[in-house]
Order: sequence, then structure tokens, then C-alpha cells
Amino acid sequence: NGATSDIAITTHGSDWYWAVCAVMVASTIVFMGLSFTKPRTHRLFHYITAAITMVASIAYFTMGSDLGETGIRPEFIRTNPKVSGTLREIFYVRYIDWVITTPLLLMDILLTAGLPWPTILYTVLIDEIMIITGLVGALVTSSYKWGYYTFGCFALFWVGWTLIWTGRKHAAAIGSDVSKTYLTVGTWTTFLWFLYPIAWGLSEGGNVISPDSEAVFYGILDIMAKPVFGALLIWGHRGIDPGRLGI
Ligand code: RET
Repeated sequence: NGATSDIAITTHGSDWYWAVCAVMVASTIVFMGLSFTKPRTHRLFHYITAAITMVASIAYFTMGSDLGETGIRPEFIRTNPKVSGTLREIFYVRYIDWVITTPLLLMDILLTAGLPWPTILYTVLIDEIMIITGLVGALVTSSYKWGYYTFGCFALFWVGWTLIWTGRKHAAAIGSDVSKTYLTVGTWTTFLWFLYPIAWGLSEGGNVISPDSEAVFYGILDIMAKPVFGALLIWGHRGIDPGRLGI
């Protein structure tokens, strides 16, 4: 009965979250294992990348257990029975994951470009504005939520600009191998990150898709943006001496 029930994940949603959790745990083990094939001085990117999938493992453990969430009352009840109900589940634990892992992802990418620390730090700050405005917007039930969403989108454009312009120029100045790796991970990330606000608009934002569909949408994005990204990054660094990047 849609009108009085909660809008929450089903056992299928939970199973999917557990499957993604398993992918994150396996990737963490692989990234850590690969780090041991390198001397300590050449392990920074392995450690950062393993930390990202490790944090995601815990977030997915939480969502698989149907925890780390709260309910909001969507003001616009859809006619789609899958998304009509009293309370929509909002997984705030996602944002706790993102506030830790998106800065680490940016460090992976911007350190590859050899950017100076001040540039990395302000980009991380803007990124945190993006995640926090997304969290606040997700919890707000009135149309003010789209105000927060707009702030977050501006922040994403700023980060995107740093990735496709500032970072690309710096990487190109270091050498063609660095430039090639940078272009791979930078383009992959910029493309994927722009899909997150779409997922948000359909789930936490507009309540257009069910929490199970939200699980699939974000889950696929997270697998692409973390384990697949990590594999591309670590592969790209195989022949690059970190000394050339100033680390
Ligand atoms: C929100 C909503 C507010 C507007 C924007 C967003 C962007 C989120 C992004 C998240 C990236 C997460 C990653 C997670 C790790 O795998 C917060 C959804 C722009 C870009 C890469």
C-alpha cells in the first residue's frame, strides 16, 4: 500500500549493496597486495587507492545492513507506486563515505599531475562544499533542496575545470607518459562525476526512482569511480617514478 508505506530498499536492494561491498573488499585486498610488489617509496598511490575502497567497503556494509539512513517526507508524491509513500529513505552514510573518499580520489589525480599542495587543498575544499551541500539538500524536504543542489553543481563545475584544464596542462609539462595516465583517469573521473548529480536528482532530489534503483545507479557509479578508477590509475603509474611528480 503505497500511500502509507515507507519508500525503502527491498531485500534485492540489500543483496545488491552486499555485492558491491564484496567488490570493494576484494579491490582493497588487490590494491594492498599490489603495493607489496613495489618498494615503500613507490606505494603512495596504492595506499591512497586502497584507503578509498576500504572506506567504501564499510559504507556498503552499512547500506547492505539497511543502516546509516534516515527518512524524509517527500513533498511531491509521485504517481509511480514505487516512489509514493510517507517517508523516503536517505542514506546519509553515502555522504560520510564521499566526504572522505572524494578528496582521496582528487589527491590520486592531482598528485599525478604534479600540482602544488595549495591547488590540491583548495580543490579538496570546493569538493567538500559539493558533498556537504548535497547532504543538506538531500535532507531538506522543501524546494530549498534545489538551492543546495545548485551550489553543489557550481562546486562540481569548479572541480571539473581544475581536472580538465589546470591538471591537464601540468601533467603535459611533466612528460607524455604522465600526460597519458592523467588524461585516462582525469577524463574517466570527470565523465563519471557528472553522472552523480543525475542520480541524486532522480533519488534524494526528485523521488523519481525507487531506493532499489538508486542502489543500482549509485552502485555502478561507485564501482566505476573507485575500483575501476583505481585499476586504471595504478596501471598508469607502473612506469612513472614518483620523484618526477615532486613526491
Ligand atoms: C551531489 C548532489 C549535489 C550536487 C552534486 C553532487 C555530486 C556528487 C559527486 C559525487 C562523487 C562521488 C564519488 C564517490 C566515490 O566513488 C552531492 C550528488 C554535483 C560528484 C566519486
